Amino acid sequence: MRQATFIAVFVLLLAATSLCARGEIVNGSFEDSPDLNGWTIVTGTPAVRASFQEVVNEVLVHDFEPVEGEQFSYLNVSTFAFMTPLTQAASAFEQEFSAGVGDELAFDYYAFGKTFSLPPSGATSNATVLLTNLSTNDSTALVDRNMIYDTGFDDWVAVSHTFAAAADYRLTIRVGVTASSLAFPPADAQATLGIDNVRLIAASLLSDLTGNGFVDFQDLTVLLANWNQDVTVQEGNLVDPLTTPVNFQDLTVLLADWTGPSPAASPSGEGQLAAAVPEPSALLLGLIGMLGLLGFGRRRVTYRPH
Ligand SMILES: [Ca+2]
Ligand SMILES: [Ca+2]
Ligand SMILES: [Ca+2]
Repeated sequence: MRQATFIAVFVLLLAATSLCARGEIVNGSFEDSPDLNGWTIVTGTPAVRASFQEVVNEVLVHDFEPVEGEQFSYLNVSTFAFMTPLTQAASAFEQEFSAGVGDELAFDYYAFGKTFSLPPSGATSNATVLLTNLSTNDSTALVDRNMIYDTGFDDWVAVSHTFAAAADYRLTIRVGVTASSLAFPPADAQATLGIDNVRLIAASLLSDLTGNGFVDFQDLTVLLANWNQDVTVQEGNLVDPLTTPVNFQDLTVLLADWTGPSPAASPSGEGQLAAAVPEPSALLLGLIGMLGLLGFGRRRVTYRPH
């Protein structure tokens, strides 16, 4: 049992290490008060709206509701040029955060706009969401919309990006317009971008076998039910699923990712079971002892087709 205690302490240290959270995205839902808490306004006057009705031209009217929660962020700029070399306007905000390999950035956006210009006038209208790696200064456009004349209306569009490198990143959300007209006719442009539900999904949630956003007793139960068997990642074989069964390595990964049960867990049924086992520590001691009794390390010969 002394050895089991030693192993339990080791696993707990691993779990504690994983709790040192990297910089996460703050207020990606835009539900916080004050409205743009966590974001840095770069230029212009981005706003947070509960919902809005925007007249894009004389005919079309459209309502957008938040894709998540009660609010979303909203950028809108327009400019008009007549007998001027250049007028421009922009609205942008950004936030820096850290991401690891396999983490996923996701958000929802819509964009529309219009330009009107005839030679010698000129106008541009664009909406962009830019991801910059602060170590290499490389930028990736997750959204890059150039809108010429009326583009009509979009519905919310879901975007996701998986990180190939661990680094600090900056996410910039921007709309911009330009117009120039040294003579008649005048030129004008406008651009609108809505964004909501910006979130970073940690790769560690691989251990969330039940897919409810938490790594807890339910997930541990799934892993233990498949102990020593050649099963898939989703069944608890988190490490080297093609060449190893569910074993102590997989258990270590799951415990390191342990989040505990959902605070909103139901007071009955499985929620009650989870609440009865709030900490992995006591569980671990018993569990590791039990594995020892069951002959941990002796692999049963089993075959299960994938
Ligand atoms: Ca929201
Ligand atoms: Ca889970
Ligand atoms: Ca394994």
